Amino acid sequence: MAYTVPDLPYAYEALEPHISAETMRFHHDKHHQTYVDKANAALEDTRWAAEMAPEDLLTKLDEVPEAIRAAVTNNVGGHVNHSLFWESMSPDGGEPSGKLLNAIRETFRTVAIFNETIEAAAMSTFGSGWAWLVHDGTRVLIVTTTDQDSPLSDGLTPLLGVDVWEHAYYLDYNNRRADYVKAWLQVVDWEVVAQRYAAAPVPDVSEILERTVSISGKMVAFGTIDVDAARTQSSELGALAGWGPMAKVGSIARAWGELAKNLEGRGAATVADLDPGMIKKAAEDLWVIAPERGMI
Ligand code: MN3
Repeated sequence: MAYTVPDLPYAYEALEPHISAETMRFHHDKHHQTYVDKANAALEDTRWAAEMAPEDLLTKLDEVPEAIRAAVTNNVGGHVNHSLFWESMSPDGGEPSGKLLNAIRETFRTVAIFNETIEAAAMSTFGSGWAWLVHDGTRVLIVTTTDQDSPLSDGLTPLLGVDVWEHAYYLDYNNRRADYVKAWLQVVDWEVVAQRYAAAPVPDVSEILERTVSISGKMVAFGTIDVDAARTQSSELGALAGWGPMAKVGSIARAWGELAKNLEGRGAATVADLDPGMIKKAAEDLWVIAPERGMI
């Protein structure tokens, strides 16, 4: 099956004054079409196009024959990135809400800081590329890619990507990339981003939830711990902090306090009711499981 350029989910002029109809026509009809044509040419007579969604192909670039790997990276990447890009925008704009908002606050504290950070990331991309909000399985974070590289190839789920190739903004903003990124943030469709967040793969925490932890001398499953138990642990360990042989006790007491706060903030009856990413992070902070090294 050859790839095709998906229709825009709104009219060319729908994003004005932030993004002009002229930019949308060139970007969607010409640039995206070129990626699709070149991707189809590179994959013609190979099993890849027939057997695999383009998103999946980007997670297996090391298996693609070397002769076509660069063409696939650039053009299947261009196709997937732009397909996501059109769907990420809406004339209605809006603000993040619900679980996605919680996740953004978890990483960036406020939406304003998130906006500043993605603007800074977009400005830091030298030459052509993208700045992304991604999900790494446990949390959201911002990354950049060059050319048409996709976060999918790094095992990350793209939630939102701003195209900072000059073709995305030059007609409207000339070389004023910062103005373009600010304007672009006005037309983000946060509903769509929230759906991607909800669908992003998360770690299987069933084994973590069954690990046992000693609470006031009684062994209980980590998943059954409630806010009172977490508070008790925090204050009991907090009282021991500073006692010589127990070097980590202060940070673990703080992690219990953090867990109590999260349980209360999310209205979760027990640890098992929290998001998997948060469960995994709490388990690592409390040494219920050994912490993994972060990706960045
Ligand atoms: Mn583009």
